[in-house]
Amino acid sequence: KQNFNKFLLTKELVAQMLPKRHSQGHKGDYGRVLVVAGSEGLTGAAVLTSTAVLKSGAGLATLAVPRSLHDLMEIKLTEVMTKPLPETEKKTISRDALEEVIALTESADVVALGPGISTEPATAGFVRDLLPELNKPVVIDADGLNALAGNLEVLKKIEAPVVITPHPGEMARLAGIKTEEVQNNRIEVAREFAANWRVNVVLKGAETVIAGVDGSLFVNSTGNPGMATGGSGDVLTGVIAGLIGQGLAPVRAAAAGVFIHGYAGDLGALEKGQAGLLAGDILNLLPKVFRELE
Ligand code: NPW
Ligand code: AMP
Ligand code: MG
Repeated sequence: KQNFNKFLLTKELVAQMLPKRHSQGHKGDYGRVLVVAGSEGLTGAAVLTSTAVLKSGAGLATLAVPRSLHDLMEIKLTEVMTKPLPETEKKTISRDALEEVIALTESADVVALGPGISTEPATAGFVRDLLPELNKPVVIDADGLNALAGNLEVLKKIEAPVVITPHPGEMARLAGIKTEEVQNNRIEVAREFAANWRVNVVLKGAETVIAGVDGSLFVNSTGNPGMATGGSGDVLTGVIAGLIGQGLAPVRAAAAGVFIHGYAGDLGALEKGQAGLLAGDILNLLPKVFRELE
């Protein structure tokens, strides 16, 4: 019988994982993160993910969005840089965006892909075209994962390290099983998926499970049901990508990111109560958590 306790995430363990900033450090040292996110009606996801990247310490964040949403993002975001992408009639990323996005990944250290991109078939096709071309670590979330459901062989074509961040519903779609089965066997489902598909798995929900390609396993101790609110997961994706940008190994970035995100949610619930907690509150409490861990 395995002792999973030794993998329990604690404040001390996470503090040790985090990068220290040097007195001579410059923004290039802390990572360039490309976020591919958003579509009409789901621009909040793009804002939350890309802002979380910077609030987690990464040096530079670029958000690539469908062209007609771009000017709105320029107004809404100040520190995040933005890029307009070719779009479909439904204002989602089109398959024609492939070459531009590949070019953007060349000047990035890590890519976050999927929050709010929609399940439009052309956009899902773009995701499946892009992944085999990537030579940078990638965090795949939300509709980026939905694009892989039924097309898991794409995962085998990715050469760079991958972190996937499914909620139980997304995990069920990916694995082709019921959400209930995921929830009844969270550790086994995450471990098996990580081993079979060679990706680091973050299975979200109460006691988020992180299963590494290397066989490592962490169970999170932070977070609360107040975090079951729209956009909460989009913030987590940005935190993990921001930490990979700062040089953490993907599985450690995933584990540390989950702990930090949950801790911010716990501070938020103390301030606002669980019912009133919003994803934006979790986002805005990230700096407080990072300061406590410094
Ligand atoms: P049920 O209802 O139990 O059968 P979807 P989404 C299940 C973006 N967003 N335990 C549950 O199934 C995202 O980034 C944008 C058990 C539920 O109905 C995505 O791109 C926002 N089951 C897109 O929207 C804010 C669970 O999955 C279903 C579960 C769609 O993402 C919102 C929902 O999952 C959002 O983040 C759990 N813990 N969690 C914005 N402001 O721009 C989920 N399920 O259908 O994948 O929809 O997660 O809302
Ligand atoms: P998403 O469904 O993608 O927006 O992600 C929801 C986020 O909130 C994930 O990080 C979950 O782990 C977290 N979360 C949702 N419900 C709970 C819960 N009951 N306890 C702890 N964390 C939760
Ligand atoms: Mg989500």
